[in-house]
Amino acid sequence: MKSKMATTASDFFEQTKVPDNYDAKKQAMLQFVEFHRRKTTKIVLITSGGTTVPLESRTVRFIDNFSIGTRGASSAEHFLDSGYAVIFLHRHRSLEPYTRHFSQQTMLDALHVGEDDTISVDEAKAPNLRSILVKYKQSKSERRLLNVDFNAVGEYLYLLKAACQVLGQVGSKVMIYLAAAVSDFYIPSSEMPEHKIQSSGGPLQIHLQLVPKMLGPLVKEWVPQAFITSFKLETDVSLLESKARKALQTYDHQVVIANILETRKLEVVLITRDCAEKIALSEEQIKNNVAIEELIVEHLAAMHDSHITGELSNIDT
Ligand code: 9Z3
Repeated sequence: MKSKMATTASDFFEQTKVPDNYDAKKQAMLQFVEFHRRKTTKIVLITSGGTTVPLESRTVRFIDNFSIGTRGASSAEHFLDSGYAVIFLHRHRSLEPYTRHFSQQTMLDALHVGEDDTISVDEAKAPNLRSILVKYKQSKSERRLLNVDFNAVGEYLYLLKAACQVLGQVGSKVMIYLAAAVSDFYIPSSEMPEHKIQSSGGPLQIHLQLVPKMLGPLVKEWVPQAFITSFKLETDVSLLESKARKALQTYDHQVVIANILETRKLEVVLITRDCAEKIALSEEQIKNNVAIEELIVEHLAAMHDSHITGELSNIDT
């Protein structure tokens, strides 16, 4: 039987199974937000990494995308540096703040076993390790970082909504930073085979439905007072700015950051209702390994402060 296409966010949630560990993850986000909401701390929800599109309900195969979560993980570190509490909603096993610097063999290569069996850190690597470790420990001791993971696009959207429901109580101190690379297409549960698809059935044809756009309800209903930044990714430069502007007009949120796949680590365009500003690393910054996320976060944190001040003066008058 063919399912009705999920044209709205609520149709999608009705037709998609609640993810495993959903209640525990929502509860962890609730506790995190309760801990921070009474303080002056600003809170940012960062989404990061790519969503999968399962082809079978007992999933052996899935469609994936290129994102490994550099944008999200690097941005999280800079938001933490700027004093934010961070909910880091990321693809399972994608890059995470701080640990991303020690992926694969780099950590083991930096360690040495001495003659008396003590372990020491390579002198050349120690300063870098120390500065990251200090920040990591500080964010831990201040409980300012919460990692929540997802795999499939349905799981991501359930957790995004849950996070927003929790953050909706907090008002303008909240920023939403949608850096995850989210699939536009999916297979509804009712159209998905339960078991592994067999090659004996011949060449495979798959039919994908459109994932309904969630930015509309997110802006209007879930977190109406928050400062919301979405990202627009294109490969065709001639489409980028017009599509980013269209997103801003359609959803009426605060910022769209436009980026091109190949140049995303060097330049982006930050688009608001009033202006478009190119943010690009200088030659000097590239040489010094400055990450573009440092510049992006600096801009957004200042805009978020104005957003909060604006909201407060609206309440005063
Ligand atoms: C982005 O555009 C991010 O900047 C990247 C970061 C995914 C390019 P990496 O993880 O890459 O550092 O390798 N994210 C948003 C992508 C997206 O799905 N945007 C939708 C669209 O373009 C709108 S929400 O239509």
